[in-house]
Amino acid sequence: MPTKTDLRDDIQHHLKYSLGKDAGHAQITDWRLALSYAIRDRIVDPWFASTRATYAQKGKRVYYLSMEFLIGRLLEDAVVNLGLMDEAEAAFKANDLSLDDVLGDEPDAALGNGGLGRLAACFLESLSTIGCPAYGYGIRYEHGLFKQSFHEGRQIESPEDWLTQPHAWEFERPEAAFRIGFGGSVEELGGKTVWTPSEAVIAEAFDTPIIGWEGRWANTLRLWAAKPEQVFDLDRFNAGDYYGAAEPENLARTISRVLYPDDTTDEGKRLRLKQEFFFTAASLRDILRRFESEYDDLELLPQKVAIQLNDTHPAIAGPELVRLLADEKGMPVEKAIEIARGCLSYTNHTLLPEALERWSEGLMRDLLPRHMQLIEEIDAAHARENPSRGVTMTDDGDVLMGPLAFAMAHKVNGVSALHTELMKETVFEELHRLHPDRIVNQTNGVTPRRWVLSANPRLSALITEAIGDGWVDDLERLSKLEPMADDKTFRDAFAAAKRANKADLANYLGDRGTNVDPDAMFDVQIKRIHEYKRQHLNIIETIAHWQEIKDNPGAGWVPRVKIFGGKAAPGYVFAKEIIHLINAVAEVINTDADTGHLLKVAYPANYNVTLAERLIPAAELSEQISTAGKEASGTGNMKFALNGALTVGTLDGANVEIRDLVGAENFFLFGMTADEVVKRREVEGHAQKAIDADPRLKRALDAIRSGTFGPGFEGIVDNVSGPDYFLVASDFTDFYRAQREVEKAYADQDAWTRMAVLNTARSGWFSSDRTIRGYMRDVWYSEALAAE
Ligand code: CBF
Repeated sequence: MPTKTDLRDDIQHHLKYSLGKDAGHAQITDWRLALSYAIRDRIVDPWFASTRATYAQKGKRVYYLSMEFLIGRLLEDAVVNLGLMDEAEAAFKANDLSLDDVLGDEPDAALGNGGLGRLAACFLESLSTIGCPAYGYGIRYEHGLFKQSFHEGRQIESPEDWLTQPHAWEFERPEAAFRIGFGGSVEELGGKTVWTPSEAVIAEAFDTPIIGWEGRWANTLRLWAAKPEQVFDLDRFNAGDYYGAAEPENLARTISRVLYPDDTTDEGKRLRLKQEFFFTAASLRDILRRFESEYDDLELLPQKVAIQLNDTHPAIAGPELVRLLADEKGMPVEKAIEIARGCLSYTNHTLLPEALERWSEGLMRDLLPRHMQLIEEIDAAHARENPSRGVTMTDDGDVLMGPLAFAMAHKVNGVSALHTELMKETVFEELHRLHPDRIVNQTNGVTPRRWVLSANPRLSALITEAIGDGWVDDLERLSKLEPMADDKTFRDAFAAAKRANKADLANYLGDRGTNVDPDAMFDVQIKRIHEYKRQHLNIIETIAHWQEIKDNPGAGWVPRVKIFGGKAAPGYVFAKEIIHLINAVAEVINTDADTGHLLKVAYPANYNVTLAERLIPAAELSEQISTAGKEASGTGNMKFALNGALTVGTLDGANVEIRDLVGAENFFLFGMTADEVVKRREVEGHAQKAIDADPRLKRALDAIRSGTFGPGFEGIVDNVSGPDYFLVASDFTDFYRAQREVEKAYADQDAWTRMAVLNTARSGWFSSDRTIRGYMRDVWYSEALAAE
């Protein structure tokens, strides 16, 4: 349990003795680090107690292997979960500082690209809140996702540098280090298969404790940093080759240097595969070491160890675990496959073909020769078990990581009901036929501690006042708010909280150059920029709407602020053009004297977790407009609904479940279904037909083409009126209609607030605590424990 010493004294203590600073000269970063150390001290005891309880009760541990953990800032999470907000505020007030400024000084750890990484971060927090013994395993990237700025409307990338200052949360573990090899050869020696790598690096562990709600339990996020085997080549140095002397270190460190800035393509293939093997192999060795410190029978492994593969990035875990069990522990390969499968499970996060990982057999054989052999053995074993099948782990000279992960997992899950069904019908159709019990659904969720309690203190206070604070770790209690949707006093308070959040955001946007009216509707689309997410549909509709307003400015329009946020992968040219177009449209519309008071476009740069925490509480309309069948789940959609935003969306991903729960009358549906999308694509000239049928769409596209927003956007127009794979043109008319429905509804503010309250009240199911309980029950077969 947290220690009972005075937080203010502890902050002063750390300022002086850990940072060597006199309070009179301390900068904001010193105060923030001092607070972080004081908070960390309070986490260590529950952390140790959790570990002791797991050993004492022989608990099953869950290991979550993920290339990405988009954790953002950690300090506020920890302060909130320990219930120390008031104390921390008071401690800083005494020094004439604001806690908000101190918390705001923390760098946003962007160790992930988007949804998949943020989901992993929510899961870590929920695992601790629930008391499920667990480790997150990943890479300690020196540089997370790039920083985004805009120059003349275009995205500029610069390196992210979260580690240039001390990272207060981690503990370096030089003793927890493993040698990870690559390349080399495989031989049979004395009846044993021996892999002798030709190069190796050291994986060294850095541990961050993750504290759950009320400090009841803490798990570990263990991130691996790559270090050279030989720190420095003294011979080369002495020979005057100073650069060469540092080469081994540079080469090794490259592995944990950068997060790949794209979650849908696999550039830099060799390095990416090295990263994947590096962290997976280190994690598996760590897992086996811990297991063997407690048990001496490897057959117990599936009873005591659950390993979740977050997408296929760690799918090499299958062959590597087989190798460890067979080659290093002497188990027959078939038995090793069975034991490994008992431990492993795999989450699929996308059906986009370009994101389904494949590695050339040549590269695999070169980098991981023993693993390539084992992949062939796994394939052969799978063929023996399923003689009628036509599935293979390889295709056209490539290893297919999806089928490999599937074959090596006892459970495979999708991340929303629709996505899971589509998995069964498309990418894993045949594997599902062979193993009909293997695929299960676990709809994603988000942690309410971060996404409501911390991010939206005004709404949280109102909820707590109305129904008590039990909702924080039992989010379905929000349903108790439902009757209050009909209580005018509650609705007014709800609307006032939203209005205050909007005023804060308006100030933030104003400070960054876009002045907006806090009484206008705040309409938000924040996520990675991608064609399937269709930010271009949104901006084209914005143009069409602007043109209508301009035709008749006095027609009683509902004032609106269209807010965008998101980064494009540096090599994704089309996505970058969309960013440029949004900014170009903003420049024209925002300075239009006829319409400026009715329509604004804001695009704050460098969207990240911290910015999301600012935008979501202020949002009234949530744009979830992906082409049906393409967004596996989404989690932003859940955060918005919980914070009382209404959704305009397609029947895609978890939107379907959100609509079912909040009620069709509290959701603005538009667009084709996944089945209709498939059929529509087969219609010859579908885009042109849609454009011919809708003069508004034609006019908006003509404006872009004719240079109303500047030159250089023909690519977008050509795409939307040509191949239009993501069916922007075909869904436009219905989207435009839905947006007008939104405005009609918004015009009655009180009725809108009622719908917003119902969205909050009915979204409790989207807690990541519920998702984790689902994994524990259906996938990991694990139990929660209580710390001593
Ligand atoms: O499941 C978490 C998220 O993962 C993605 O971001 C991904 O990287 N594949 C999907 O695109 C999201 O739909 C999903 O919510």
